[in-house]
Amino acid sequence: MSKFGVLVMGPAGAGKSTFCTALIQHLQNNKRPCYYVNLDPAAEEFAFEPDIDIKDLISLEDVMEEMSLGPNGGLIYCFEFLLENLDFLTDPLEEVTDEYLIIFDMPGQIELYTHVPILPNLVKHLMRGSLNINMCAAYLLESTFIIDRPKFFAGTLSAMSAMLMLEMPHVNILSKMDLVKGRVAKRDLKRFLNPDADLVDEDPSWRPGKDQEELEEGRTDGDPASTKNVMAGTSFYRLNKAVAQLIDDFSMVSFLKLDAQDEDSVGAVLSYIDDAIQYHEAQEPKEPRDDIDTNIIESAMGD
Ligand SMILES: Nc1nc2c(ncn2[C@@H]2O[C@H](COP(=O)(O)OP(=O)(O)O)[C@@H](O)[C@H]2O)c(=O)[nH]1
Ligand SMILES: [Mg+2]
Repeated sequence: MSKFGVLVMGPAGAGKSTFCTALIQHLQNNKRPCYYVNLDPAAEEFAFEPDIDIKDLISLEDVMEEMSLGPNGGLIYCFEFLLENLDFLTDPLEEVTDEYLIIFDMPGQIELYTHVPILPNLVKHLMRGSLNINMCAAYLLESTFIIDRPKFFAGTLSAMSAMLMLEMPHVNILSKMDLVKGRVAKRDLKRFLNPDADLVDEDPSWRPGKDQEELEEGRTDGDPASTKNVMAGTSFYRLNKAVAQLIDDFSMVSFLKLDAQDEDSVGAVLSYIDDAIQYHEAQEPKEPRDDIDTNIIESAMGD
């Protein structure tokens, strides 16, 4: 029997927990069972009480105090501790059946996705160990990043880095779409959904100065470390262009749009996740429910 899960990731404040809540609500509305796992040891309040909460294993506050660590170091410690105590996850998850969608709500520290091999090890355990969960990663990036193009490409690079590191089915999501509604033309938005490196050149906030012209004409060596180039913004521009080109060349990242307040939008994102984990293929045809069916038959006969 397979199990099914989604790992909700992304930078702090990207809307991960809000998306988890909207997803649980949507699943409940559609009579689908779900199992909520909170892996953010700093999360305090929940709209739906988690079935597993990492805080029952280890508290970030205690770690920071006892080990004299900051919030980021403390979080890494919590995850290392979780990896040494995987039964905390394995035991309850073994009981979860294939009808359930297991939702993992992750912390936002970017180090976790890009710097250390903790998450790949955790994912390996969940996907390839005895649990054998069909998993999909959902990486959220705030849509307001598209207003600041260098920020958007930096965020996209972190999404790509997570994709390369985790080697699992992946959907990338631009969250909080309600906040950019009416601020970006549809045609432009399309170019963010499939990131296009030319967006860096067309950035309205980037004004190439004399130095950039000299560089393009080959009149300066374009040393990115020279004070002149740094101060003129030329070095920053070239860095962004290189990052954007790298993302464009890999052609791996594209985004789905999400407005967590809009149930259709949540449903659309869920259908991509379902496809990625092949949820529906594994479901047994269900016995028709008596209460619903009788009503339909009775009303049909009444007509
Ligand atoms: N306008 C808007 N705000 C949102 C949306 N999703 C989340 N937020 C807000 O963004 C903030 C961070 O959300 P949260 O889900 O806690 O982010 P997390 O740190 O990624 O778990 C909260 O104040 C949310 O109310 C959304 O779709 N639209
Ligand atoms: Mg959260």
